[in-house]
Amino acid sequence: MVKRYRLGSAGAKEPVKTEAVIADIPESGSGSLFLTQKNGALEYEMPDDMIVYGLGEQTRGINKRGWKYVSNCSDDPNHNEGTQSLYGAHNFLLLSAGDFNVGVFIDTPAKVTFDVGYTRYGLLRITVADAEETAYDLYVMEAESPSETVREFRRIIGRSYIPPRWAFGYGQSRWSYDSAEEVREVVRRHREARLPLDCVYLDIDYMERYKDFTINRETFADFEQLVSDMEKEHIHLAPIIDGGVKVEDGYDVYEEGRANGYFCKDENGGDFIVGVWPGRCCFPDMLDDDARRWFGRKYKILLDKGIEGFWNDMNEPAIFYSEKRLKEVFGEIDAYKGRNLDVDSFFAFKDLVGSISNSEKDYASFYHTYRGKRIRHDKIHNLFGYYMTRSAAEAFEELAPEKRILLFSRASYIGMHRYGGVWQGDNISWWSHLLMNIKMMPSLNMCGFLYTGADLGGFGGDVTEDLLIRWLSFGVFTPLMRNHSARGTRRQEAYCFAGRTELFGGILRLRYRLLPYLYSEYMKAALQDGMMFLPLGFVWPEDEIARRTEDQLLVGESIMVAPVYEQNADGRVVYLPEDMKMLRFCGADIVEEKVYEKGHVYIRMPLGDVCIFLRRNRLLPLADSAEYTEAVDYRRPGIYAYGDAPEPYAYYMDDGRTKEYDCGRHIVYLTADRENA
Ligand code: MIG
Repeated sequence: MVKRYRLGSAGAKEPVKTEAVIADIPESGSGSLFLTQKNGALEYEMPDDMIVYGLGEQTRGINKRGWKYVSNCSDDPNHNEGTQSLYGAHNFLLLSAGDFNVGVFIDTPAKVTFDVGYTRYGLLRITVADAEETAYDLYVMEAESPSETVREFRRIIGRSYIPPRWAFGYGQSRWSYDSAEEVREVVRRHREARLPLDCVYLDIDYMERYKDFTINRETFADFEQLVSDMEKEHIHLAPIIDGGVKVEDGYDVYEEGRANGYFCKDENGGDFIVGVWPGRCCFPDMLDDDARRWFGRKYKILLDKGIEGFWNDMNEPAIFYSEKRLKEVFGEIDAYKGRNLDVDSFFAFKDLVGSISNSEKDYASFYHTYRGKRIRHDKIHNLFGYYMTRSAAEAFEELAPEKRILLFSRASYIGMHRYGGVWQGDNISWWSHLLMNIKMMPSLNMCGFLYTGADLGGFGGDVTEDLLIRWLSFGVFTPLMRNHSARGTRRQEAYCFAGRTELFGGILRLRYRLLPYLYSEYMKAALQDGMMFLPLGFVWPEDEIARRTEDQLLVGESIMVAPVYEQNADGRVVYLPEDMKMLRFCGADIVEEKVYEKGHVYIRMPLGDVCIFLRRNRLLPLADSAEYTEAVDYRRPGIYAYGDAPEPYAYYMDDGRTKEYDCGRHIVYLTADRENA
């Protein structure tokens, strides 16, 4: 059951429509609301045994208790435990204790603070910025289990994005592959070493001086030829698109945007100018229907060249500086000249320059036209990435209605999950970020983001081969499996570590063996409003140890994973909430099968071993390995089984390209007779 409450200002002001929710839910009187409206916030006393799930792309645990989070799409590559905002803004919480499984969705693009037992462990306090001025809708859903509550929520926000099946293959990325030759070289080295690969990502340097929808013809002279040559090698190229358009006379995208008034405006009605990659930029007003349609149609330039996948970047939107703020800061710096800088003035001085990026002042100084009305950016900040991605998806629907196109974004808000996936933003080659990647998966799934993954190996910082091995060993399960790293960092392609290429190849080939299962589980989750990655507490809510397990996950209906995320560990303690059969893969091959009883067990997992725990009376389909997704034989996967009475496995398989999804037609039931274990 879902209820909607209208909260915030009592005045007549309508909430800003986000279109996160697509179901029509009648308004309930606030008398039945289980949260208390107090001190300008929503409050709730949480019993000690309550777990609070949710918040999508956020720091800390699967259980969010004990910290304070702020929904405010932020470009923060150096995030850590102290961080409160990441790239996404996902205002969904699930409170779970015994029979009480209640979901809460705060639908507002304003900043929302979730104090989940930070001020006091027993208190949940949700504060919506500007609530005295504007109204917002609060949705509350309740069902008999955590999974069913999530399903109720997902039903009202609509079906998750479905990528083409090739997007489940391995992708290699780097900021940047600087030329067509370099791209060819990356592909050649993968193919030569039998490292499977489906996609190479093009970062900003394929563009001419970072201008969206252009090609650098010096370095990518034969771009069209490159795309078609790669296609013959079964490689897809996925270029990046940035949220800002370069200010440059004669650049058609800029000229058209300016002439038609498609850019965000400053206080005086002029185009608002910020500094991002290309230097001076304008933001297309993604909220305005005409501007959004115009920007979306630009993707056609690349679609026409044979491109079938994109990633949308910098769309929090990230701002290096605004012209206005830059001027102010230069002025303020002057005031420090010749002064004795003591502890206060020194730090204030030092912070001045740092403060010009992504500054609150800038976000409060430009305007959108939304539904015919002028609205200041900070009021709708969390919608920008969502609406940018929507602009592309809506255009694809017009330009290539039959075809699935890969699309994922850096910034997001719930609702965007219908239009594209997300990658988990800039991370660092740190073990703690591998763990964060693991914990984020189920939280993102709850919020509808199924197509997701982190930059494997870490974006910033220098990777080590053991970190990359462990990260890929987890990445084999995530729908988006992409190795990506920043300029200036150590190279981390799978062939970069002398003597280890074969080991990396084994892990990548394991991914391809798992594809029938992963794709099937993904499609079922998308089509049935389910989750692909589940916390253990969703399946064993009565098992207190399972509920409190933060570093193991269920992946689909058949398997559990327990990744290693610590350097120099040779294994780890695994908790089995029921008897399970461990399948030990060394690379792509099963080298050991062993049944473990319910309870804790230490399992050795040397580098290169990936252990999968098969649940009792469940089946796992496994294909032979292949070097690209379309070479996998999806028709007759082998079956691994555990238990005397395995349930048939609902195997979803379609053509992976068109949009004829349908569980009724595309599910066949596999049984253990076909067991080859
Ligand atoms: O950090 O385009 O998150 O994946 O490689 C600067 C360059 C801008 C941020 C993205 C990252 C990408 C990078 N971009």
